[in-house]
Amino acid sequence: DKIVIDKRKEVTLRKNLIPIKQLEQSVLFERETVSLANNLRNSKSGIIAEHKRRSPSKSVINNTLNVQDVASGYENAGVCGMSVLTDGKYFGGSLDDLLTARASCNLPLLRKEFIIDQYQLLEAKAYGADVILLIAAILTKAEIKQFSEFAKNLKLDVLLEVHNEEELHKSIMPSLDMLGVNNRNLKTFDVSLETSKTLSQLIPDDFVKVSESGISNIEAIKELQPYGYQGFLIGENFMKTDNPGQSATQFIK
Ligand code: IGP
Repeated sequence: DKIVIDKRKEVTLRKNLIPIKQLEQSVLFERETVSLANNLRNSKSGIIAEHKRRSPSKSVINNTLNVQDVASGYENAGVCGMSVLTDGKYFGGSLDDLLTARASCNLPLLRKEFIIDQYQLLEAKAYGADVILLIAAILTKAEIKQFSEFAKNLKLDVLLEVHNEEELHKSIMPSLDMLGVNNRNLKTFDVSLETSKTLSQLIPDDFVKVSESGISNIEAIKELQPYGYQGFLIGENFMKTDNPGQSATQFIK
């Protein structure tokens, strides 16, 4: 698929630019990470708030805000964690955004990226992430195992994303911390909370359940909580406003 091909090229280029040794020597590589999974287990609201400038489904969401203000706004709102898109081509993000977010708040940070190479996990750590996303749709079972175990060795939490039963069955393994169900169909971009509801019963209780995408009001969260969801990943609904932190406040009580 197109995204994966682009990503392989991009990672190959960066590998030549910044050798692994250099990533491992960065100051942030020594930082003690914060567990998003633990935060979610101990929280009532369970909000993971995302920084997202644009997306393939919506084009421009917000072009005027800066990452510092968004990160500190989310932190002041009392969210459990922040997700930072680092993909440039489709989402207008960068590793620099991750670094800026790291400098601006103490929240656990999720590197939101199409991970296809172990190198990207070292980058995640070196640029201040606490959590990585693995997307079942673009990875084999062997890759999910390899990447998640590598991430655990780096003391990074792992969020594994699925959007159907097949992907879920392929993915269940002990090296994951959180299972995310994406409510957005990646082919049609249609969003339905039913995806989270149907898949919830198939997720073992030892994983923190996260519902992702298309959550635009507190009613949606109330609807999902009885299905065992403790995490709610929200991007557009916050980012489309002038003050994402302020918007997040309304979801936290
Ligand atoms: C956030 P929304 O509908 O609240 O903006 O969705 C998040 O779930 C979405 O950005 C996302 C995503 C992804 C982006 C979920 N999985 C994988 C890129 C790659």
